[in-house]
Amino acid sequence: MEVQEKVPVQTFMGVDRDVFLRDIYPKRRPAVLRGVCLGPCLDKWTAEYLVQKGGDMEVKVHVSTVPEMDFLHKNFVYKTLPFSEFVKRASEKKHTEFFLSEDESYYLRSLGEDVRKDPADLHKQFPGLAEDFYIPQFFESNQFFSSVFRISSCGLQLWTHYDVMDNLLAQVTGTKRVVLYSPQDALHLYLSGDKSEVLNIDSPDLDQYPEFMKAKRYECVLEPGDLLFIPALWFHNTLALQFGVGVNVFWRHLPADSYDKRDPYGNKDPLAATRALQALERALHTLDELPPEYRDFYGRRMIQRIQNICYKNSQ
Ligand code: AKG
Repeated sequence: MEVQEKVPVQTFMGVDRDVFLRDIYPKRRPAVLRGVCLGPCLDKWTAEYLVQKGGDMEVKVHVSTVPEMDFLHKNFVYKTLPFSEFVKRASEKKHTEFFLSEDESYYLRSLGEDVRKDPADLHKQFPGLAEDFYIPQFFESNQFFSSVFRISSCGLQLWTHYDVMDNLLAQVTGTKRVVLYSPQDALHLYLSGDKSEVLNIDSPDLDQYPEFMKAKRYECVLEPGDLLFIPALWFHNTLALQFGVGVNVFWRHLPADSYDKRDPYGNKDPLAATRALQALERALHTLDELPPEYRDFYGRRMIQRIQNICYKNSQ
């Protein structure tokens, strides 16, 4: 396979709020922040401790026979387990009790109280554990959106997607490879909604996805204690190199009323973007009144107009 251009994500040491807000945040590029104090979770959060302290609250988890989870073809099932039993299973390679197969993979993305309405909040769903994790104070408290547990079996890979909130992904235990793509490479990722159809990013089918090679691949390996800043709209794909526990914290970059209020995940497009996409559908419908060669001509003119008005310089 041809080699896709690969760029390491820049790592910053000893970042505090001032450095983050002055040197990192305004650039709107991913960054690994090493050495930020995340609290006692770094020493405490062994699987045994989580089993004992996390309790028996029921959690809805993804379970699949293969570690590469695929949202588009749904190669996983949702199952409900007590948190302690989930942690036990996710931390072991072979299971004595299982749903699908003895080497099945597990993934938890924790949810809010009312899964349809409320964003996840560690302090509300896991108060006993939340006190071990210090949320970096890199944004105003009224910008806070959610804090989410990300707990994965060794080898678990999560599909490439974007979110619409700014995000700090804290790796508490285990190591995780993260591959990111710029929003400016969106057209090379074969999007289906907020997800890329290219599932095997390490060995993509280039007959099916020839443009994928043009996407610049940003990559890092997160160690325990690392924070990854993922700016809104940056695509990311994660691969747990070990059983790992992470927390990600989403916050609002735009004014609160820019976002869809019925969005517990932080991945619904901003309201203005949704309206613009709907207007585009209406415009395309209007072009249907013309014969094909006219549609082709006016379609190209519309693309040029959009490019001239909307595109920023490339990064
Ligand atoms: C996110 O931080 O938005 C993610 O999707 C993280 C996924 C993971 O850590 O497995």
